[in-house]
Amino acid sequence: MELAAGCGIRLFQYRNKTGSSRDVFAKAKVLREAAARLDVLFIVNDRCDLALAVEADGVHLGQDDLPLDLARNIMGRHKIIGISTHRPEEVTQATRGGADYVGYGPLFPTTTKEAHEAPVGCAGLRDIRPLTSLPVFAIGGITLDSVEEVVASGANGVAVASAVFDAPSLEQAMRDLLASFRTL
Ligand code: 3NM
Repeated sequence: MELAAGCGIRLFQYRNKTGSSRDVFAKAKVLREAAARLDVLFIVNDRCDLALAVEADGVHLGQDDLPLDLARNIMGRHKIIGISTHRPEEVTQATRGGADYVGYGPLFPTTTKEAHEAPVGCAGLRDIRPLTSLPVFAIGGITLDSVEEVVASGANGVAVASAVFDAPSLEQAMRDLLASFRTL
């Protein structure tokens, strides 16, 4: 996280689908404290209870997690709630329901998420862009080669895993991704 924040990355999501609650809590707490020190946003995936337990900045919901209105009741007005969306109706619903941002994807095939939906491509992103004024974070198989087109297609940000973790240098990969944002 320190390396990423030093490169200019401002928002982190902690995603752990396999650990026990106790383990996930312990790891999230360490990351929450690091994020506070580094002055970056820290979001917990899927679980409102863990997000609140570690005083995260917010929670990121999938379509099978708690419905947005329940999550908002639990999280309160001031926490960030983001939602993964995969089709236009979900973008509209998330917007009407008071989400703070949407994730949209997968843009391209990915091996990071099992059983993901069909890739929507940049054309899919361009289709949903007019449906929401919320920030849209594109996700799924985004690489340095595709990031410029993804941003030009309307993404306010991108969420990446393998483009950074599979790169020979994490730092270089993050710097290159961010640089291609700044030249747009
Ligand atoms: N969610 P990578 S795609 C976690 O479409 C996740 O909602 C997706 O990892 C969605 O950058 C995805 O390695 C995987 O493809 C993102």
